[in-house]
Amino acid sequence: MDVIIRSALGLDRDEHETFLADVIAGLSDNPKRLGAKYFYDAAGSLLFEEITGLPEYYPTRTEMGILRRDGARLMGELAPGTALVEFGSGSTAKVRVLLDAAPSLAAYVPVDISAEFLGAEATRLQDDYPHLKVLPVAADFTSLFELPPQVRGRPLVGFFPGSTIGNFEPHEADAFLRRAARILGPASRFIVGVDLVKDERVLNAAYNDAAGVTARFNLNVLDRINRELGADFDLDAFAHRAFYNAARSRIEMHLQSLARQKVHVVRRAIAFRAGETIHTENSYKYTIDSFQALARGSGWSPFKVWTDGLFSVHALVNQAVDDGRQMADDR
Ligand code: AVJ
Repeated sequence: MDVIIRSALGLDRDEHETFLADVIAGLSDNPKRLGAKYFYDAAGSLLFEEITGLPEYYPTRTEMGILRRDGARLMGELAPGTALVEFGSGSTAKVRVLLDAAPSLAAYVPVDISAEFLGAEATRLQDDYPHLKVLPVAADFTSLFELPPQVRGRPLVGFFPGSTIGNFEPHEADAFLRRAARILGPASRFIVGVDLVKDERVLNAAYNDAAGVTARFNLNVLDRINRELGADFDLDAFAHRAFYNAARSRIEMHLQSLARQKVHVVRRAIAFRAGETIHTENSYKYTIDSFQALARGSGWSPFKVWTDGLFSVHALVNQAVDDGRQMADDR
């Protein structure tokens, strides 16, 4: 399976250098921070898969339930030749539910930063759906990437499941939705999975599972920094902390230093106070209204929402209409 590399930053982007620079910048900041996207190396991706099966972690299970129950209605009446574009396609479990519900889809474009993973998953998917054109794109879906030429002119429907949008700051979520509207173009649709504000006990339990998998997932980023950047984090000297910040409608994950200590990343010494934390993730929660308001302000009109009370799946339509004025702009 050929994977099309289309990063806005070009082909020569050195992931390792970027990782190192981000880690040094984040650990030199006050408060210290690391980007949530760095959780997902091979070990972290496996740990996340394990999280999705935990009894306390409801989002994956409930979203799958909604997709199974309402998949066909969610996809609506698809124009012939419609292509589905998935933003960040870690696992293909969810999109398979949509593909089964909408057999008339002509093409599937998974967009993911991990070219290797993308190639393997896309090949399996192509084998299972021989009549579907599978056109993987290796790109950072948070940047302005280009769609493969084969889907140009086709009706497009975007798919962004898993409440990954919750990892963005609200202003970043706004920028992402605007960019997606530009990428997908006039008259496109967008299906977005969004976790809901709810009882704090349910939220806190989902990020503090009894089996300690979320703790291992969080701590794995330090292990990754040790392995890939030659740092000397002592994983026993940090503890997983996760809590709901109601004022900001978000779960925060941190790694808390259990002692005053120094850690080295390459030749840099990073000092930690006892109790000091590295902020590793935000997972924003929305109400149906707060998400629809965000979408409306970012180029999308909400036209339908499906929910089970815990999670929501929104169907949006691009506010830009494919009219003459739009076409004149393109010329
Ligand atoms: C993949 C970002 C949706 O925020 O629930 C799970 C990641 N972090 N447990 C989430 C995560 C801790 C997850 N998202």
